[in-house]
Amino acid sequence: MRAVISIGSNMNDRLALMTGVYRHFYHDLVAVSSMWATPPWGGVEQDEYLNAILVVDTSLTPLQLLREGQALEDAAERKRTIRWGPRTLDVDIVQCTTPDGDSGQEEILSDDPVLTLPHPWATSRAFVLLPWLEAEPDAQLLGRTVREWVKELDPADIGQLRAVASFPPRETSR
Ligand code: A4P
Ligand code: MG
Repeated sequence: MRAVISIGSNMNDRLALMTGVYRHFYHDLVAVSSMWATPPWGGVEQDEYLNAILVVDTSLTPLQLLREGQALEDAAERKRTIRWGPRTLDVDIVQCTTPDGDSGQEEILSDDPVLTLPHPWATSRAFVLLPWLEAEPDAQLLGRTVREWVKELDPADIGQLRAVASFPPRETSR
């Protein structure tokens, strides 16, 4: 399957934590965004985040990928305190797709609270949509392009996000 993974950090050495996740998935990467500085979303007062999108092709199942992401969060000594509160590392599965046999991709849908797909807030989060659009300009989510979902965002919110850093360059022969 192909998976769109959103990663975020607003504690400790954010750049190193984000780069660690990038390195973990390096050999599965098909697209990657810059690291974006983003204001905290969700109403909890906390420091600015770094966010990025990694798109991977993997032989894992969605649930295995979730567990792998949670293991990375644990390795970053993530403490689960308040919902939407500060964190060393957040690894969310935004979307999983499989080839539809017609050179497109078909979304895997799930309303299971353990793994909801696509991620319930994906369509309204600038910190997910802008990096995703950068990584995959033609991406689709729930029957619309990510570009269209971005147009639904509040322009004032969009204006607060900026690409601030890059992951180490990838080998171009892949
Ligand atoms: N879960 C269900 N579906 C998924 C999925 N698609 N991906 C379950 C990942 N996890 C999923 O997550 C709670 C439970 O969600 C997990 O047990 C998993 O089985 P958690 O990571 O333990 O707790 P949380 O992250 O505090 O809650 P939640 O609701 O997942 O929050 P989010 O969506 O991760 O948002 N602002 C900015 N600018 N940037 C951010 O990255 N992140 C958050 C957290 C808040 N504000 C932010 C950012
Ligand atoms: Mg999370």
